[in-house]
Amino acid sequence: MKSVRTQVVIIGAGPAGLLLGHLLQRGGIDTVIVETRSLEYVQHRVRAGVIEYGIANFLEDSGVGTRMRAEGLVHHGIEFRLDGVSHRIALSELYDGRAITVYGQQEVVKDLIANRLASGAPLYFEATVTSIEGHTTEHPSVVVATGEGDVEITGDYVVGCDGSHGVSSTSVPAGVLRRYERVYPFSWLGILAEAPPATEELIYCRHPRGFALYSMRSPTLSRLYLGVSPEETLDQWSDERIWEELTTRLMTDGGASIAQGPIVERAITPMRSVVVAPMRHGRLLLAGDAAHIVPPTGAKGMNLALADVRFLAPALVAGLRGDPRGLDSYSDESLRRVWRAEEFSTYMTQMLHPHPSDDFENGVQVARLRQVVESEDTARALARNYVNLSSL
Ligand code: FAS
Ligand code: PHB
Repeated sequence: MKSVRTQVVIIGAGPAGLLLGHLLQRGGIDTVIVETRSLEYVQHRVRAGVIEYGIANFLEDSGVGTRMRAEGLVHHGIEFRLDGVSHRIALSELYDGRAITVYGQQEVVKDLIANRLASGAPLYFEATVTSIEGHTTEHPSVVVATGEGDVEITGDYVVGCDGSHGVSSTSVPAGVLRRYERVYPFSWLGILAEAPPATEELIYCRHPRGFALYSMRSPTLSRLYLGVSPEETLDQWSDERIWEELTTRLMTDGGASIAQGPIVERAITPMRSVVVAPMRHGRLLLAGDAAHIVPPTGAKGMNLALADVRFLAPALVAGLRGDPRGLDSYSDESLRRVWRAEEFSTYMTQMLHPHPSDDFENGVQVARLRQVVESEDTARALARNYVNLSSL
């Protein structure tokens, strides 16, 4: 089997793996990124859309935010819709003028890939890590299945940025990591439509028939979501049914109907929370969805992944130069942020999704949502978390 040697092996070319590779290369550390999917697939996978204030600044400061600044949509507020009535949350007024940036995750990934390819640093697509060995030795290694046969890559560290279905966390011997999980009684049906957004800002809607979210990617691309039951499948949702349900849930008294257009992407994603602790075992580190999943209602998934890497990159550079303190504190520091994101994402999810069978819970959650739209103090706390949680 062919062997390769580097300093840090990165599994996964999602936002976490790509940003980590960029930051380590800038720190003079040799890395190899291994990605099981094709370049085409990774660059067109539609997922997150909201970038927090601090994370947007970090991407810009890291030299990979130029297009985000040029093309991203800066938003100073969001809207909550309850019983057909709109309530704007003036995020920037409530939080020192700070704002979010709406810029698709696939655009972040394209920017990071372009940067990586321009650097000439190794980035292998359609290459799948099948095993990880030597976690607690000084030179852990991975076996990578490629079109030309297996390759062994040995590093000083291995970082699992391989998402929610990766191999890194499951490669750790049983009993070492603990997995916390919650499954919610709903999924999200998400669509990307060639339709001009009928709204300037995001609209989160709690309707008796279910949750709806109106987001966007550009002046001509709308991104919309419906809360559906976990058993539902895409073949039960015709275009007509999707638009009809979105219109019913998002309509306000006398409000404009939503603009429709060709649906160019659609998917149903289950809603769950997962935390894997600790986020390290020996010289294997975990970052991003490989270590935690949040329900997307709080728009935290990608931001949390990038926040892990913002802490991990300098810790690895220092560790490789003989100072282990950052690496020793990485898991505890990150898990504090992760649990805070889990709390906020759960809060947003339960407040905005009618529970299918628990009417007491629904009474409590409507009261919670009313506090947000009626109390400036409550709205201010929400604004801080929504705009900048990963940097607090
Ligand atoms: P990623 O999952 O992005 O990347 C991991 C990479 O590792 C993948 O490219 C995968 O192919 C690769 N990989 C896996 N196993 C491998 C192996 N054995 N060898 C090599 N490579 C391997 N967040 C939001 O904020 N808003 C949303 O609306 C939203 N929608 C989502 C919809 C879906 C279907 C999913 C799955 C997630 C969604 N998220 C959303 C969360 C999402 O944005 C993640 O938080 C974000 O992608 C995390 O980035 P990474 O940690 O880099 O993981
Ligand atoms: C999106 O634009 O894809 C988006 C926005 C806000 C969320 C989740 C997804 O909470």
